[in-house]
Amino acid sequence: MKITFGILAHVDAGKTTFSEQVLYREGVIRALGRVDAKNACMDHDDIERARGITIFSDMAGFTHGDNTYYLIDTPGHTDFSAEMERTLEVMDYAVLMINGTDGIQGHTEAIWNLLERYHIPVFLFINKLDVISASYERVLTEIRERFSDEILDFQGISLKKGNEAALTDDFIENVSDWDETLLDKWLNGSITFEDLRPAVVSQIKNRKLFPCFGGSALNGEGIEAFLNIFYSYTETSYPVSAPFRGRVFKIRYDGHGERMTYLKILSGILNVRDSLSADEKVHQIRIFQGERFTALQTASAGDVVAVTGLRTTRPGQGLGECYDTVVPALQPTLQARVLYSSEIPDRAILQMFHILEEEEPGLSVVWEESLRQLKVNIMGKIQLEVLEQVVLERFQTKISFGQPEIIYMETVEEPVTGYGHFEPLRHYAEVALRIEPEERGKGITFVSQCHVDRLGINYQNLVRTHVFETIHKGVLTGSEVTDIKVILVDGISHIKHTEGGDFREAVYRAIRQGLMKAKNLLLEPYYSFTILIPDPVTGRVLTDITKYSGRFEAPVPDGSGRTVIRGQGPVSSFMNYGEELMIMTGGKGSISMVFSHYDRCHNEAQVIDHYQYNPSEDINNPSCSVFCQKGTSFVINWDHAEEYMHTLR
Ligand SMILES: Nc1nc2c(ncn2[C@@H]2O[C@H](COP(=O)(O)OP(=O)(O)OP(=O)(O)O)[C@@H](O)[C@H]2O)c(=O)[nH]1
Ligand SMILES: [Mg+2]
Repeated sequence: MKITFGILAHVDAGKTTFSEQVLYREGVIRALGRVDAKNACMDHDDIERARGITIFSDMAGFTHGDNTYYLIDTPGHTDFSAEMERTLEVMDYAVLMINGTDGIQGHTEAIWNLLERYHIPVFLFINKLDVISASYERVLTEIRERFSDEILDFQGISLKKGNEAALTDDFIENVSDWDETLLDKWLNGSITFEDLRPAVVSQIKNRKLFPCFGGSALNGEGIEAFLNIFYSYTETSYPVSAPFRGRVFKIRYDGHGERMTYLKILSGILNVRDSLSADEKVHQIRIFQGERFTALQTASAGDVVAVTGLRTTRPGQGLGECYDTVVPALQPTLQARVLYSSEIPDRAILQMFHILEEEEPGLSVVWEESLRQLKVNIMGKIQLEVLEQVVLERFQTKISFGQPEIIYMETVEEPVTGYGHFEPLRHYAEVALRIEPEERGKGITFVSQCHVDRLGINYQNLVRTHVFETIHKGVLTGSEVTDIKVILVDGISHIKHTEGGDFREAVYRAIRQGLMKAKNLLLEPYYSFTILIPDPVTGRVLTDITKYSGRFEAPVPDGSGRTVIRGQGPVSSFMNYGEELMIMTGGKGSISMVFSHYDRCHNEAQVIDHYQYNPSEDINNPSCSVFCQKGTSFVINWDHAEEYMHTLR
């Protein structure tokens, strides 16, 4: 059996320290490394060691008994949460760690929600219990209240034969509520661990039971108890005698510039020299143990490997008969301009960033030709500092970044129908697209209500493709349009003159024409935050949250002189609040923030004014239509275009 498990938590909870303990016990490493001593096996990158935080997910394969395990250590800093989210694609089980002193942070909550989204079974580990202010019971109560009452204390439960009496009522009730016979056995006192095992395994796997442990990763306490249960109550099955299927979850270039595709084999076998696409062959198959790797000739279902020789793979890609994954939940909310010496050719910088984008697709590198500017999307400022270092180390090039700006989005508040016509000489396409507000966070959806007798199915499919193939720019600030439902109401092609690309022009123009008429709405990103402060400053912090257009739940004093405040607020006004809080509390207060969602912008007029975007002057995104009469083409502005449309006749 092969099992992949990931260690997840907010920053500094002790994930790498915990991983180190597991790998030491399993003989993967000979001596225990320390994050603080800069010799932890899983934080082997120079930048990670210098900063003392994990930036890249790393894995280590080992065997225990008859089974193979792949442990993945993930970054906890929210700026690197995209890297963390990608690993969820291949995880069979997650170990969610919580700092026993601080309890649930904004990011812990975000991870818990992600684990639900990806249907991953979870074990919990409350860490740092060696610290005096830490409390296992307090955190357990908190996570049971906020996350799930199916989180059960497994600390005191020793599932050894003869120990049956140690089973708690909570545990038995949870495990037996799906099986009457188990409950009967419990009631008449004849239950054994053997009876329970299949039930426990399946409850955990189906996310109906979340075993919770506690200890100190630093001192190696509680690890053994966790591992004993983990090894006994986890199961997977991956079919080896089936065609090859795999899932790519990470691209990384090694120290020699070799491109590595990290993938999990979901079924079948992968051999060196297998070809995965027309002209790409597997060159090497590597199983990693931190920095070190072993090269294999063959790997099989359940294995997590890094493969060289593939040039076009991308994270999330399905290989073989396997679907690609959906858009990640955690998206960058900031954009920054890359600054570099005028002596470096633009092309060279662009090339470097395209390589970095292969590893981190969230960067969405854009080269704006008219401004000769290179921009990247990012999660936060620490990510920018790390990118500067990475570019210096990997490409020996010094770059810096401009002040990060918020990534705004636009949508419509009310339905509108947009028309687009494209008919230069010997071309023809026309569409009418209804644009309706869609649920927040849904992105763009498409349906056709146009009869195929009116517009052939091939052209309707083209319309759909053109709706999704590009980022449509809004008319308020030129930001990306999202959360709209596009309905193809009507369309006309020409038997002779419609050519490839004509419907593209018509679709783009129709959406833009609709937006020019629509009641548009500017959206901005919001954080979920958890603020931890000394009690006396609570009033001041609540005033700040209101001043910054945030919302908060009732503050909760934690009984030790500190108060926890949870809430949400615009990224634009909260992104620098951490520094303010540090100064206000003399370093005793902290805020943990994580992207939550996009919603109505709190200062729309101000932002629109700042952008000074004139949609009529944006020649790359026209809202006009092109018509033709008596062999002559002419352009009609969006506000008169409907008078000429054929679909309206
Ligand atoms: N007292 C105490 N300190 C711990 C414990 N576990 C980890 N630490 C310390 O907490 C700090 C962070 O530990 P890491 O293992 O790097 O935490 P992490 O979760 O991997 O951090 P990121 O990867 O950056 O998110 C280090 O200084 C560790 O020595 C523990 O059980 N008790
Ligand atoms: Mg770490």
